[in-house]
Amino acid sequence: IRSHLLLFFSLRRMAFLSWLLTENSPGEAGEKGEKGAPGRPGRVGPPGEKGEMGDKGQKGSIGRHGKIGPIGSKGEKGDNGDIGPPGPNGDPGIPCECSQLRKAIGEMDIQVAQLTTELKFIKNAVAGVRETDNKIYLLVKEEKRYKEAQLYCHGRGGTLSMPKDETANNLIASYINQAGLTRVFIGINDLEKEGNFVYSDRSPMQTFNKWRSGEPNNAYDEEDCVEMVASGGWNDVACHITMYFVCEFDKENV
Ligand SMILES: [Ca+2]
Ligand SMILES: [Ca+2]
Repeated sequence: IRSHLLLFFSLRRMAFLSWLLTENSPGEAGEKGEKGAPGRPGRVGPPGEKGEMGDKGQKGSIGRHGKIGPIGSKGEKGDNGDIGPPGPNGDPGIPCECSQLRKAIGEMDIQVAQLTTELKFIKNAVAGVRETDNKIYLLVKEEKRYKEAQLYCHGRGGTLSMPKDETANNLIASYINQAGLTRVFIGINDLEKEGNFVYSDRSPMQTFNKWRSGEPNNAYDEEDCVEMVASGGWNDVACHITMYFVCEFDKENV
């Protein structure tokens, strides 16, 4: 470098001297040289000092949905609600089956009538009956035709009285006498065959009889039933006339 500088300055002095030797007429300035190439980069500098704390960051986004929790315990019963409005009217009912009701009522009326009749029968019975060892006789103080009287006795488990011996006949006779009666129907008739008298249980007439004198006479050709008069005698009479009568019952059946 030193030699170069010496060379440089010597050249500059020679140029200066050369200028002095010339008649003081300087030459024109040369053109400016071109820009030189860039220099090499410098070395890496030392680390800088620690900077100040930065600002707070932005709020994060909403996190994921958590799991469903366990079922809670049952709560207490609430108060009753208010009464609701009344419902609509119901459908019309089924028509009354009145015919069956009327039939039932009619049957009950019949039963009441039967009970009334039986009650009257019991009153008669309480009033007094007559008994033998195996028979019970009952005087019925209701005026009836022969067949109705027979039905009445039959309906109570008996029949019109059938005096088949002196003892029975006397008993019936005293019965009607004590009742102050003069005649009653007894269970003897010739309804099926004229002149062929049988008892009301259809058993034939035996040798015993208590026909009054001149009887049976079948008067007016219409006397097929038999009455007992207060003396105990028998007389055939018309069946359609009405009078009291005496029923008889087997004790076995009572
Ligand atoms: Ca007759
Ligand atoms: Ca007669």
